[in-house]
Amino acid sequence: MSRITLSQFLIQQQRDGERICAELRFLVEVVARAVKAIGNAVGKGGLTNSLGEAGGENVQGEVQKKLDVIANEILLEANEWGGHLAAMASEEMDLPHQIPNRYPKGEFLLLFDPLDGSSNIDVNISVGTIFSVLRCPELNGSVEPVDEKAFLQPGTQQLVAGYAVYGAATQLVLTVGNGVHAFTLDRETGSFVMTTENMRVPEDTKEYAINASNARWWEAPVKRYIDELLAGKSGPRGKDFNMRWVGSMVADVHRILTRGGIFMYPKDTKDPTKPGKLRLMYEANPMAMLIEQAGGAATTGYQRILDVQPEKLHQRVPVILGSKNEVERVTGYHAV
Ligand code: AHM
Ligand code: MG
Repeated sequence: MSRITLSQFLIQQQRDGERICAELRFLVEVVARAVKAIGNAVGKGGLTNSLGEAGGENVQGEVQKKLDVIANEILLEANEWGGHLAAMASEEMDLPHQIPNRYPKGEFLLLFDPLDGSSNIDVNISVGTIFSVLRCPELNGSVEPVDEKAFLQPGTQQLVAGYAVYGAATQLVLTVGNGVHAFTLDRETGSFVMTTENMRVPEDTKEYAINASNARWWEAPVKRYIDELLAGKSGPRGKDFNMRWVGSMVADVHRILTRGGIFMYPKDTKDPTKPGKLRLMYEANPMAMLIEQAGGAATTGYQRILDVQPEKLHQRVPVILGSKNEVERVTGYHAV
């Protein structure tokens, strides 16, 4: 069976579907090249002294791992010279990264979590890169720095969303608003090859993912929902559920896109200044777009994630996503 490469897929999307323009196609190709380099760095494990802490904290007060910093630099360097971006934003940088004046600027904004699942880096468990592309609203050829405001667009405005998962295989999962497709890196040829066309999230599931150590801080609707799942066959749901929690959102979402499930990092009262753990702009939004494009649903418990109007670049949101019927059920519990 002959399979298409990522480049062929993107050209098709440009030519037939008119889903993307040449600049967006180039942008995705460059991101794909960067994730190959990140996958290589992750794959070297302890061989290159790149495990462990970098000795600093990011803007959110989280300890940076060496590979967080390496992955961030790979993405910045790969993307800043091509002329397709107005600016970039990253989990690892307080402020937007400006395109140096020596390079031309483009009309798109790239946002990313360079290495998601940092706590799993040193223990050889899958980690990943999450990214999102928006149009820059107010550059208009000006050389002004692009400030945070340009990025504060709801997830419905995303043009491209995707992630790479660095697991036993390196995979790139992508949407340009026309379904979700998975590409696997062929390490012999260096190409990403489409291995699943049109991933679909089943509407029902028997599998859930949540960090249960936070249970005492959950709100009542989440407690109720999880208690009902735990009650299994003899409870109100009348069936047994299984639990999986990788601790890398990319890996948990990848499992859900592959075989269904519900993933929750809900609102809790652990730290009243944080309405959730995950970041809206470069974690929740791209994952929500992918899940919706695959027939699933994604909410905060109170609202569709893609409709949230961002107020800050690094803002956090509660996340409930995956199989539609389960997400609708737990979202419904928030409404009563
Ligand atoms: P990170 O971007 O600093 O790695 O944090 C996000 C990660 C997600 O990948 C994962 O779902 C979650 O944090 C795990 O949280 P916890 O450590 O509470 O289980
Ligand atoms: Mg992350």
